[in-house]
Amino acid sequence: SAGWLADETPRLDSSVKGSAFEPTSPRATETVVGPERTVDGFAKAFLDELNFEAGVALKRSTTTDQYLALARTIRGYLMADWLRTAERRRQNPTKMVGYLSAEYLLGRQMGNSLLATDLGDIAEQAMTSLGLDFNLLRAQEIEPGLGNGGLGRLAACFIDSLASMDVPSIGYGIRYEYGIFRQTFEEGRQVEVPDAWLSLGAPWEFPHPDRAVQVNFGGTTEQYIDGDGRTRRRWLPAWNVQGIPYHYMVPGYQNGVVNTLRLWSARATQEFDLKIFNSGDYAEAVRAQTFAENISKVLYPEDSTPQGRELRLQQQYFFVACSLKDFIDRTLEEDFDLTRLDERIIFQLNDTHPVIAIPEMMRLLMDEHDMEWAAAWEVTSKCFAYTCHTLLPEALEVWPVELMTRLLPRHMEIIYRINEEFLDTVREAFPGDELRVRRMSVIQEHPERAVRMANLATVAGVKVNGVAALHSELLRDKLLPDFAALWPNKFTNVTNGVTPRRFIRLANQQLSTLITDTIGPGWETDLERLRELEPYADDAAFTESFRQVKQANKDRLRSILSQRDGIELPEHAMLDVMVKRLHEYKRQTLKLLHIVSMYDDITSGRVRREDVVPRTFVFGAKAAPGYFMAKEIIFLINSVAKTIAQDPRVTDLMAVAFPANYNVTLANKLIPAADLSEQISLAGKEASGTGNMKFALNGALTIGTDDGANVEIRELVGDENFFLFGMLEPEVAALADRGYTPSSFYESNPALKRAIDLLASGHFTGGDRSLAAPVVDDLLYKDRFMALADFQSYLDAQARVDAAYRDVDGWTRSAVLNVARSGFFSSDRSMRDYLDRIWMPKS
Ligand code: F58
Repeated sequence: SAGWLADETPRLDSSVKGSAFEPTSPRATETVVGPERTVDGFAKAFLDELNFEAGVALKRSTTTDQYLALARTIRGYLMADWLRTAERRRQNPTKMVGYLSAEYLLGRQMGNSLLATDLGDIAEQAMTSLGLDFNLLRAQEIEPGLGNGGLGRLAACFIDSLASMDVPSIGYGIRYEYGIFRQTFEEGRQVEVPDAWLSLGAPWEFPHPDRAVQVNFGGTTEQYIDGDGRTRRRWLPAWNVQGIPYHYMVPGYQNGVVNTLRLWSARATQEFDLKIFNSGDYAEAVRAQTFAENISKVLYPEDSTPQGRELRLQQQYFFVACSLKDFIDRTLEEDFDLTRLDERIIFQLNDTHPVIAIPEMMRLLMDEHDMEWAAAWEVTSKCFAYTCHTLLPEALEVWPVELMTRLLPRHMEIIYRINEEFLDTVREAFPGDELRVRRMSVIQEHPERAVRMANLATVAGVKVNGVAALHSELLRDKLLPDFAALWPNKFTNVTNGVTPRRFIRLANQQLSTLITDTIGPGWETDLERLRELEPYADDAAFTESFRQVKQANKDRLRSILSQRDGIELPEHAMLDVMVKRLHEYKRQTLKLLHIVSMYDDITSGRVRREDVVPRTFVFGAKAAPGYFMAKEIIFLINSVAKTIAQDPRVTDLMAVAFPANYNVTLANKLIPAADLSEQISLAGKEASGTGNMKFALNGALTIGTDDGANVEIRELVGDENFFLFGMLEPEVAALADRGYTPSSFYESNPALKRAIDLLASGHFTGGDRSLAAPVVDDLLYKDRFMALADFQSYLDAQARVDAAYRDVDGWTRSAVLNVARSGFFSSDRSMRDYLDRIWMPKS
């Protein structure tokens, strides 16, 4: 049987100068030798890039020239390993993981590449030897923001882990020309600026226009008789585009493995052009070209509520069609029998965005590779597994039948047939239960006929998983209960994880050094080893160093925010951080109510100044451009921040900072500095969260609800090292059933009333009450996510936080234990779980 782990696990041997590649393929005879791993070797390679590739003299070069040459130099060191990894996988074909994701929120590439190759010191010395400022060059990189938030970042962590574990795998996605928008604030309001991340050049990518793939759209289908006299159907598409693959290196952590991320970019096909050129309309032809290229132009910046836009469906089909064709062609190169395709691939569907891959696989096998329906279904239903990332019903994608028929008529036919056969199965299992049949159908009838992508994924997938224990339970029992009744064993959990390489080693170098000095090297790829830190929670020397690291990270953050945003933060204060997409269910408003309440307590003299624990509150959050309430909340946070900064009664005790454009780069600077991690979603709404894990691993304590992966964090770090508050999910459900009236909480809770009244009064909005009204009125009269119901419990928990923080030793001990007990949250562990439970189960 096909093994998962490769035949050999090459180790990068840094004592060897240059890494040679001796190919085993009879056709390939070249030896790829990387540049010398010395300061001189690096400097020479850099100058070669600058002089001979870019055609620029060092003396005349700009910072951008230098950054690009540096990036190209570093990637040169990865090249031999990349080619060798690819060759090794071709020579020894095994089952692979195809990660299908519309988003990869990669973060900057340079630091990670230096870490993977262990070239940081050499590169820095080489730049210094040339009189260049290494850190200035590193700061030039614009991160590829090809994702919205947690889901996209998760994909990036997963491919990092797969490479670090040498799992044969490939990531497929879209090379958006514009990633997630850059956020700016104008008078406290979010203004979106296009993210021209490619404008300086793209040194980390390898375009392969010669390997373009054609993707069809539109048209009709017809029946015909094939050469063997069989009646068959085929697609007569109306138009097409081509997908150009762009390859990205995905280096493993110092293990000589470099996997590939293949992102597709849309171009007009010649055929497409010619048709219109021949009609003599030049302007129309150019317009058509633009039309084709629009498909990969921009990432949709929606979070949690997808917009059912036609272009979005085009994007989804585009990248999935390219990816499946790419993989099948690769498989056919080894003269492989496609009826056994599941021995070569398992495609993991990252949410419903790539689910159109299921009918596409059926179409390819039947229409292009001559298989009968039954045989095609037999293999297709073994090749996909589906990960759900939400609990909000409105976030489940549905595509109108009208649109699907117009854009992908053959796929619509296939979906109907899949559904027909599926509903037969349901009727057989539950005779006479037509209500159930309607609930489970892949086609919804109301409010319009539409394809339910989650249902399709569940019907065809080998497994369906949620992303944290609680989420997987609620997914099974509340979101898809009918499917669980039919196929209880299809449902499983894989709790999310994060890569310790980027989120500890790169983000928190000082903590990393302290850890290595204490427990030795190797924890970066075996994160449970952090447990060995536990005894040091009571070691005076260790805890003192630990505190110093935290303080150094806070100092560094203060200087970054001062330079980056002109924000001046107090030197000594608890750093209380809430960073994540802006969404009502995540409840940034609850955090705001706490801040306003603290402000009110101080200014009204209700608390003695000497009893106040000084705090700096930091927010980071982008709002979907069309999400009105989210944008109002941003405005209100900025208004409160400004008022507080200008009120001398409180400036020594509290500060609110909201640096614009929270992204992976900023996360790496913020998280290591945090004392307190805010994870305060309404229980039952946050599927998992991954920021929560990053904070715990960097020694922040969590104040959080019993939601998502918070549940598991608390179990692991221990109740006494976690500030739990708020209703539990069943209590939320019960309150919703009874009927929730937020105003009754407002009326009966004086602290809450004071906070809301102060917000509503216009105190923070220059006296203009109307500016606070959208948020305040929503809280008072709707409050869909029950912030008011959890307010008192939250305040009480914050009081416990204050008390705990005053006890410096106790706090440090808890922080150390958070680090020591969070090794479970490595994305390496997540990958092992996917392997064991989904990709290669033992049974
Ligand atoms: C997030 N989903 C979950 N969706 O909200 C979070 O709890 C979880 O930790 C994370 O996935 C990883 O599993 C999320 O980020 C999106 O960004 C979608 C983008 C496309 C439109 C719909 C939302």
